[in-house]
Amino acid sequence: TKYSSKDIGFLGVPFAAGQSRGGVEHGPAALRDAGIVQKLGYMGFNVHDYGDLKFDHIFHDPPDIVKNPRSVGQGAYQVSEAVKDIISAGHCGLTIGGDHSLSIGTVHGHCQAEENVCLIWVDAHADINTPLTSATGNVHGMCLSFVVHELQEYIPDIVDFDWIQPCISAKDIAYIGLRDLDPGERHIIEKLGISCYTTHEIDHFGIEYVLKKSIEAVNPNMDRPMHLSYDIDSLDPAISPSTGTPVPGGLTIREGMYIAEELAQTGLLHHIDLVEVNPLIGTKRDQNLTIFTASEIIQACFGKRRRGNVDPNYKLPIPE
Ligand code: NNH
Ligand code: MN
Ligand code: MN
Ligand code: MN
Repeated sequence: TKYSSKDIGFLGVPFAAGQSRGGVEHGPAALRDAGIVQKLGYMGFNVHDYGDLKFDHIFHDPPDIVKNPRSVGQGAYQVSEAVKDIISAGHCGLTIGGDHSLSIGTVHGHCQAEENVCLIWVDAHADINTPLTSATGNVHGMCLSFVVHELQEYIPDIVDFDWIQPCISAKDIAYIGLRDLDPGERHIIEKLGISCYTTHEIDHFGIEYVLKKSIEAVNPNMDRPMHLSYDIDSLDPAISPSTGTPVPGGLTIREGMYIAEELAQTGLLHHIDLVEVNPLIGTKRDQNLTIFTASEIIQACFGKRRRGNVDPNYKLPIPE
């Protein structure tokens, strides 16, 4: 199947077992209620709605070295299979979370369906703890460690994680927006030489330079399919307060939009995750604002531009 930029495979992932706060499983419903499917349709896309995944409730899921290992392991497997189907069908995948542990599945499924995938990870956090460096046991802070080749000797066996095939290398990852790193994560980033522009570097160099360098780091010849994993907590809590682990000093809405618009213009985005919107956190205003921000970022990822979009065949109306 050939990839078509006009077809979106939309998948809701109401998943929360990768972290400890209730409510993030309502992210897909909140964005659906905000009309995201229709908005993408008005933009001219054929939206193939794969629905929201259904997860069996696992009654007995005591912690292993991570919290909720069976729920996360089995859930991420379902996500991987669904994303593999979406990409194999030739669509651009869009996954709405749910917590970031679902990206074990999206990255894995994407890599199963096509070769040479590179990854842009926009987040306040690096999400590359190993189960042994994590201070929390929450898998949403470890997702990358399970799929990165170079880390496999540091990953213990975990129940229901045995299906995961590491599929991405350190040189295929570019981080943008980080500002809350655990010591083991900083060590891993330096040891493996992962491209990493924190908010400090954004302050120093500006977002234009940072994004250009990030794309060059993973896709110098602009010939690789790109996977964008966008954690809403990368943005400043002023514009996305309804998320489980807000970190002050985040991306402005303009920086967040710039990243999305520029990546859309590459024409190389084959899968997008938008994760960690928790519609139960904060006031009604906080919730609506966060959902609005997420909806704008998603549309920008699919080509909506602040400069305005116009059909090349647009005809100025003439009075009778
Ligand atoms: N680094 C922390 C941990 O491993 C926090 C991760 N939280 C996130 N990641 N929201 O995006 O638990
Ligand atoms: Mn189609
Ligand atoms: Mn994250
Ligand atoms: Mn985060």
